[in-house]
Amino acid sequence: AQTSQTNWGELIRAAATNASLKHIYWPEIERVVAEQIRSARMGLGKGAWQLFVEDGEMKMYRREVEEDGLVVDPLKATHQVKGITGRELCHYFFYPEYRYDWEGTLETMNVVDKIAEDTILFHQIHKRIWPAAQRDATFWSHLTHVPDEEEKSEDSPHIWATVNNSVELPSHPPNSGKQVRIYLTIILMGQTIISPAAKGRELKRDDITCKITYCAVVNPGGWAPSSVLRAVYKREYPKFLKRFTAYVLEKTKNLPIKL
Ligand code: 16C
Repeated sequence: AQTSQTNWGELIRAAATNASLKHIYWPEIERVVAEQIRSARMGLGKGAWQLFVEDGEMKMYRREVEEDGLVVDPLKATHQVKGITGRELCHYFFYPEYRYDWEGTLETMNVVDKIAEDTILFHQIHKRIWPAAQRDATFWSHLTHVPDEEEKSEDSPHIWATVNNSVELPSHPPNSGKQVRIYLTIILMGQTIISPAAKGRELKRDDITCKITYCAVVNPGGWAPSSVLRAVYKREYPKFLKRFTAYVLEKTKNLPIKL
């Protein structure tokens, strides 16, 4: 079984493209992605997580944290969706061509650099929330997969993850226009569970369930009233996870299963 001893860095490196491995960001990508996978897999054991949304299989927990008077409450959400794989989940989250279809907080999204097939740099401007200033973000996004050693069989599907993490881009200096820069670290992870009943026959969408973990820490970067901020994320995180998973279900329902 995987333990805290698991060398996530090695597993992430094994999945990465050469173009990503050669990029100057790689050491940071490897470190942050490893840390995010480790903590996403840890469950709710450590830290005082409080449940604040429960809707069917979807559960959302937060910790109330403030830094320099700003709300930065970490979020941890779990969900289970029948009919999609972890790979499909992360595919639609990672690739920019789908983002406007499901991202409800977006005003504009720009690909600043496609470093590799599995690493992209983004600049996004988000919708303004009154009475705060509009926000923007610059971040790298990395798509990866690691073996699922919890599952006994050799050929069990990998766990897939997309990690988004803020990065300073000289081409897009912070707080230079009318937006305030936000800072984010986000992971979306999907583990595919195959029903034992499917053994020995062709796999159907009914046989698969995706166990989802989504963790986010967003620093608003500048003044925003705490009450407004907490009300906004309480509404926006569940809306996102429901809308996005419904989108992936719809997109994949008539496609061959991609494990
Ligand atoms: O992970 C998600 N999306 C990814 C791809 O876009 C990516 C982006 C994350 C940015 C999330 C922060 C955006 C906040 C901007 C303001 C929100 C406007 C709401 C307008 C409603 C019509 O990783 C899915 C993200 C799901 C949404 C999360 C919302 C979290 C709000 C946290 C508070 C932000 C500070 C706002 C200060 C005024």
